[in-house]
Amino acid sequence: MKHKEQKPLHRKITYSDLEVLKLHKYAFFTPPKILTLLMLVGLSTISQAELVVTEASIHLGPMSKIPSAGYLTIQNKSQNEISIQALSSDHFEKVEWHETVISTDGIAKMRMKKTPVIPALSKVVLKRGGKHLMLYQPSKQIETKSEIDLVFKLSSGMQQSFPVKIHRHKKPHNH
Ligand SMILES: [Cu+2]
Repeated sequence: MKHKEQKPLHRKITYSDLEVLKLHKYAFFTPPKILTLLMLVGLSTISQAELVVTEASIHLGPMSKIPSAGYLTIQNKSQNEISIQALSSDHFEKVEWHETVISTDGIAKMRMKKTPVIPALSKVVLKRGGKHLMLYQPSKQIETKSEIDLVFKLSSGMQQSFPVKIHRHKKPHNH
């Protein structure tokens, strides 16, 4: 599904900015303090270059028993591969990453991938019929066209949260 507005959906929680603020409280900038400050600024610059998520949408299952499907584009603009250690949302009991596997008898099956990897300088597209997210048991009332947050816990230890638009399911998601 295409959206008219495709703003970047990149948002994250970063603690190093807080540390920099704390440092500013020390009025006297001795050389070691300046050095520490520069290192912290440098670190937060590096951490900006993690995953960029765009075109994120969830297609709600027709009933809460039926899992919802999530589609999005993830870009890794850094020089390092990044793996996603955990996926979560306040609005769903469980979020999983699924990939299509062709079994020996030629039948396509969905398999859960525990720690998906986004290779360095590359883009991974989750779309209908391919890789996708599966979201189980909506824990709160979710309204169509609203936005909820999904959270990735990354291999760097950073948590990255991004908004995802909710759509009413059209076709059932087949497994
Ligand atoms: Cu699936």
